[in-house]
Amino acid sequence: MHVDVLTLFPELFATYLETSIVGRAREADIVTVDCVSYRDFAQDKHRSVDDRPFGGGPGMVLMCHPVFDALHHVESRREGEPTRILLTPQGQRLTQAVVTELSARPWLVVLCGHYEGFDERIRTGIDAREISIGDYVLSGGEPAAMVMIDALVRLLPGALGHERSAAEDSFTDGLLEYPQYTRPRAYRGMEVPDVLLSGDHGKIEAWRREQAIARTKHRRPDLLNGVGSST
Ligand code: 6GU
Repeated sequence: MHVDVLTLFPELFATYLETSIVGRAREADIVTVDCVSYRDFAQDKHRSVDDRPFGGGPGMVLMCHPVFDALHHVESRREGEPTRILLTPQGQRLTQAVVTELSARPWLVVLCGHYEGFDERIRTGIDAREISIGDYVLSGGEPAAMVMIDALVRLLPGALGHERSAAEDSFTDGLLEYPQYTRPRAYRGMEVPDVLLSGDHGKIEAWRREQAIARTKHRRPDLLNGVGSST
């Protein structure tokens, strides 16, 4: 998979993309990510990318020019059909189902929005899928891009090293994850459940499933009804 990220703050992504699962996936060429700054496509000597809104009001609005030019730049340097994603709190909610769908695309172009918003002609003119990571407002789309890239990359073959891990994640089967333990067997009087030490894999699997269901019922009953699990 290749991901182009268009952003006002490419420097925010550097450490993130070098670290942990995403960092290793990039080293193994399972995913490549390019961050491109809108500012490199500004047209005036001040390198402006935003301006005051027509009609007045507070804040600044991301301008058409740098966004369309940055988009054209990244899309003209590769073959194939990119999937365009516009990150905005007004978009469709990112769920595991959406992540799974996007993880099958060979090429994503991710456009990060701007604090106050962007010129409406960006939204109407680029025919992107609009995605939000939840019902709260971020200062910009950059953290949302990292969230989405993280969720995507862990589904790419080879990214986790251990292929069962992603399949066992919360939400993949519509349930929250079962409790996990590692050494020591007892810590400050808190014991690891006996069943996990029994060596009986059938019993362990049954216990884990039971725990996952009980936990989901208690914490996220909406998931058991199928509501909120796919949209
Ligand atoms: Cl994608 N962008 C911004 N600015 N805020 C958000 C968001 C995206 N998703 C949730 N809140």
